[in-house]
Amino acid sequence: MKKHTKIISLFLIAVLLLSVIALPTSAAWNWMTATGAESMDRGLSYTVKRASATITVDGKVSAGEEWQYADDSQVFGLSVVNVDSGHPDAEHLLTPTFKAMWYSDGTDAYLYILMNVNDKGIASVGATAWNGDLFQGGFDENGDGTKELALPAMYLGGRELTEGQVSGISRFTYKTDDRRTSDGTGDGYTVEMQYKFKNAADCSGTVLMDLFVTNYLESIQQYERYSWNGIYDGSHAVTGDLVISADLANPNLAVMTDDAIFYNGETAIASRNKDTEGKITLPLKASERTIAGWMTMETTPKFYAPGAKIDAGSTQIKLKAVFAAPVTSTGASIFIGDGNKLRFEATLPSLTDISSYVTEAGFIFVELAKLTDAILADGVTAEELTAASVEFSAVKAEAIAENIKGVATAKDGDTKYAAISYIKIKYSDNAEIVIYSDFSAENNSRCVSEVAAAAYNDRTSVKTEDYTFKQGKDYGVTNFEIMSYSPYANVQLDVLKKLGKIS
Ligand SMILES: [Ca+2]
Ligand SMILES: [Ca+2]
Ligand SMILES: [Ca+2]
Repeated sequence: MKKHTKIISLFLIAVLLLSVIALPTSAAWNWMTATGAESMDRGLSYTVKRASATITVDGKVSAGEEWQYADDSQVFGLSVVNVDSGHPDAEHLLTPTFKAMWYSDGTDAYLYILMNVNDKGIASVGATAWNGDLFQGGFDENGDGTKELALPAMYLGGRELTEGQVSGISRFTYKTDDRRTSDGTGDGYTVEMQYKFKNAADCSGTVLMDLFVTNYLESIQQYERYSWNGIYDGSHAVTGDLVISADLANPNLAVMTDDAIFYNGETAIASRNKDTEGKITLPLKASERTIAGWMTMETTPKFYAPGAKIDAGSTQIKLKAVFAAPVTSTGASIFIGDGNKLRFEATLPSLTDISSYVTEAGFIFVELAKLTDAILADGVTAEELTAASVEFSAVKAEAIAENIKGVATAKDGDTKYAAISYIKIKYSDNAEIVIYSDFSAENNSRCVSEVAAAAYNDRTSVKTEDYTFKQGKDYGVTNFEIMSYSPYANVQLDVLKKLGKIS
């Protein structure tokens, strides 16, 4: 009851001042007249982005911290003034703001706040260690109207709180970078705070939060309070909305409470919740790219296929995209001694990461003319060709290595063959999938005659390490050919000329 009386008296002073003092027309002056309301809700909202790395609570923006990605909040409004005579003039006007980010280490979830206050001075308000100025506020992490943490007066002396220092505070720490001076010409102060969620799973995406700062002036009786959403003392419910962002267009975001977070490299790109069976369906692609699967980010990782349904477990899991689709190299080789053979090559990226899961590698070969637009649109795979009743051959590579080769047998010199490389993977849940390379007709299909003609015409006018054979012979281009150098000796060029159907 006593407290209630005090609140009313504060309001009377505020209202009285409004009527007698000429106020500067600054947006920061946000006088509240909602007497009787539980708080002076300004209806403000702030979107909290996800940090991809932890934040060090040292009062400052340290190297590697992602504070630059967090927006500034709305400027705090003046919520309470308590002065003996007259109100401080505009030079005392503060315009505090904060930034907020959230982070989860997979076990716990944290809300970080970086509050900037342009309070220049430390007032001498008596023999206190805390120099008057302070901040206060509260956190209602599940938005049910009850604060999971109510902050008592937090002083700026750089104090590091532990559970034993302030009763009931075990999930909150802060550090101050204090740049105030006793002559009132300082550069303000910054407070970096860490709030650890009591039960992040209860948070459906909105945390109610508010902060106020108190600036003491000439005496303990003279102070002004500024708050983000209108709270002006610790007894009130907090009502500012901190919206935990699920904006997946921003690469550093995911929903804190979701059961699985998906990464592309160091960046969180998606998140998902378990279904009614307690399972999580893994995304088919990562950042619009085809993937070989998802690897759990734990000491003994597990590897799963794109689209696999896995048990969610009881704690949030993190999975990293593995890009390991084989890449068929451009072009093909022919054999001088056998005009029916075309050799294609491919590379297997990220093989070292998944070598224990790759059970086979190789190629499928198919006549290019048989690839319909529908097959090309769906992607050329053994399943697709079988379904379309298109004949193809499959050739296993001799060994699984970063570079593999495969030989196609051509029916004649002019039929173009398409080559698609593949790897077969056996995942941690024993599922098996074949992953194919992308196919481009321009790069990955050849016939013997065109390879021979290209090899035949591959000349330089000066001798190099690879072009060592001086022709000394005209095959048709007078005065050039006789001077040119080829990787092939004349006897081989004779064969290439014939295979290449060069007249
Ligand atoms: Ca920091
Ligand atoms: Ca001050
Ligand atoms: Ca609550």
